Amino acid sequence: MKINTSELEAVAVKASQYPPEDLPEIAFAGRSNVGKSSLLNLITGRKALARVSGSPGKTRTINFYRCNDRFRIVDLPGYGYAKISRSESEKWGAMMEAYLEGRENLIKVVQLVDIRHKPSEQDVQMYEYLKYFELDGIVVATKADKIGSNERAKALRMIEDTLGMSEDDIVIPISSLKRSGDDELLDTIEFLLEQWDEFHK
Ligand SMILES: Nc1nc2c(ncn2[C@@H]2O[C@H](COP(=O)(O)OP(=O)(O)OP(=O)(O)O)[C@@H](O)[C@H]2O)c(=O)[nH]1
Ligand SMILES: [Mg+2]
Repeated sequence: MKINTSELEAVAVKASQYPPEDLPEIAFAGRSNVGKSSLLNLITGRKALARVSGSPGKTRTINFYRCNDRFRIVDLPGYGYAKISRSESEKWGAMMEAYLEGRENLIKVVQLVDIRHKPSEQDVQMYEYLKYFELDGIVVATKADKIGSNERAKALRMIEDTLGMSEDDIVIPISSLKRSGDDELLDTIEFLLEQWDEFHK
């Protein structure tokens, strides 16, 4: 699959601001600065659809991107950003919960982790949470350009083991910088959308 058209459809901090549940959605979750917005730009082929920043905490809202008039990619605000206050962190939690637990048309949450590091406690928690809601199963290892190809298999195994991924779950190494790995993610998304269509016919 290729994404030919994409546009920012809604920016939300609460459910009343979400777009209608008329299209299936795939969300991107992961710690702040892991590369969610960059990945969105990569797969849509748009340089600046989503704002990317060197300073963590850039995306503070839930951003809905309409793709091919067929589905949405939802860029979720990152977690694990040290410099936020407790009240901000509580707001983040409530905002995520409202979306992840209440959204009927949410098919899957792609979790992003940095290929260079062992997934953090928060990454593990997030993945557990996604498992509970049956939204887990697809992980993207970001910034794949930052490690050598020899280290890659080991890094991916570390991610699988630490997150407690099962046999059927997949981890896709991607570099938004080198523009590699996006085909596999797009094919996976296509597969999910076909399953969804099949079920909702
Ligand atoms: N080398 C390299 N850098 C990347 C890659 N993807 C993202 N980055 C860099 O990582 C930083 C954060 O990227 P973002 O896409 O803004 O990360 P985010 O997950 O959206 O961050 P928040 O919005 O704060 O949650 C930026 O400086 C990007 O240029 C990649 O594949 N390779
Ligand atoms: Mg972002």
